[in-house]
Amino acid sequence: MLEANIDAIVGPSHHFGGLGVGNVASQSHASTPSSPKKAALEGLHKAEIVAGLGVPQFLFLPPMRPRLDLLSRLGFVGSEQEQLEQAAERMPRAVSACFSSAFMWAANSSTVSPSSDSSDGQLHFTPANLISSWHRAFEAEERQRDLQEIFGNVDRANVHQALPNIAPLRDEGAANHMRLCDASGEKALHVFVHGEAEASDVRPGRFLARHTMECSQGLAQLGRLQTEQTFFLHQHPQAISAGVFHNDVIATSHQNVLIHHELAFWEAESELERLEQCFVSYAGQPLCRIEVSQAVLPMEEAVASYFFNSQLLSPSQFAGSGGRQDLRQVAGAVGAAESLDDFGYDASAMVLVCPGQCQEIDSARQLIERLIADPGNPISAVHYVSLAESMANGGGPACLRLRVSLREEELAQVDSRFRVTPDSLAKLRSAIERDYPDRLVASDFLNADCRQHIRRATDRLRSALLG
Ligand code: SUG
Repeated sequence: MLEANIDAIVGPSHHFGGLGVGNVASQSHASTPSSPKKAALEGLHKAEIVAGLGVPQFLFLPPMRPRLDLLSRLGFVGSEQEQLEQAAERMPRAVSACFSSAFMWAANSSTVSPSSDSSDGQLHFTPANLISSWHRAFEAEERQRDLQEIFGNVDRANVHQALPNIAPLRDEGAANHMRLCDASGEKALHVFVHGEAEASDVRPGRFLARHTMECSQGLAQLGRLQTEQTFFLHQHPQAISAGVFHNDVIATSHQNVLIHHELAFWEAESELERLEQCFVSYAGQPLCRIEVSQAVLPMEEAVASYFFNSQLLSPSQFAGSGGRQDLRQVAGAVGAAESLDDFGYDASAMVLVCPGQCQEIDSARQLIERLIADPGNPISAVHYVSLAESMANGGGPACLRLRVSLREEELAQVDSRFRVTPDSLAKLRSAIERDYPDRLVASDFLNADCRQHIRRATDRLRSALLG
């Protein structure tokens, strides 16, 4: 199995609406000016780095904004201009929601069950309903279409409808799901993390828990996962109250490595023990579980640095699979190296792609240095990436991507127009440089020229990639 990544390109209406539920970065940047151009270029650069490590890297295009249907459904009437002006006065959050670029956080787009893991041998995608917040629920049908477009020709790929839009089934996608597997990627266990369960009184004090256990159960069933392969962990309410609105802000995983904060899960010791035992018998190797204590990385610094939202990648898994060829191509374009070996990585190593904030916060940087120096885990290198615009809305490197484990023959059937190549990167960059706004605040949405600019940029970006 090969782990492909799909990153969502930031849209031209990216702004700081303060809409992220329980998301302290989004709330603290509300109404400050954004730069859609900078945001999109930062995101592409991150995707380029990952592609440069030999990971098959694909892209989701931005869907069209504004979604004025939200305003009509809220009873605003008249022309587009009139509806927006009324809404700006009476319900400004609705205006911001219509122009949201939150689809850029692809980790929330869906949950994936690879064909190697499902009992029916199908590759399952379930788009997340994202009903916890104003601005994200319309992403579900948009992503269902995108997944269909990209994976439509993959044998036995099955794109489901999102779970029903009812509060007990609140779903935030792969940000609350971790797939642990052996080096071949064939033997996998699935860990789902929820913030609320109907049968439990454990609830966060300050913020709404965005993902429920009942939704996770539905996702596991739709993905045709067996009971013995699935684990359901309850997120620690203290973490949610501290601004950990998704599990990927407090835990991360890749292959046999699971890194989590000591306050990531609620009373999970026995479930984690069962997970470790199961992993050994399933994958034939021990799980490398790294628990980060509060003393090493206090919760506030975990949230400020977004260490757990780093991407953990195995460049070497693609050796001999055609991935290396890609790497040479892309690495050349990045100008960073001619081949994987020139990056100086050991062939069995894992690489962390961390937010730049981790470099600035001592506790996070020291933790990373210790992880790299420790021969007891496979992590042996780090790349720091600057994602200032996305981070200011609470989205780090891992939020921007969806992981999809594929067989080689499935990978070959994915629509290659969506794959990152030096050529596609160059076309996208020049479209973004030309068409994306340099600066945006929510009041700009009342300007008809600005709306036209956003629509044209979205159309031209699609043409730049697909012709
Ligand atoms: O849903 N921010 C997103 C960030 C999502 C991060 N994703 C993962 N952790 N996987 C959210 O809270 C802010 C939008 C605004 O305020 O304009 C926002 O939606």
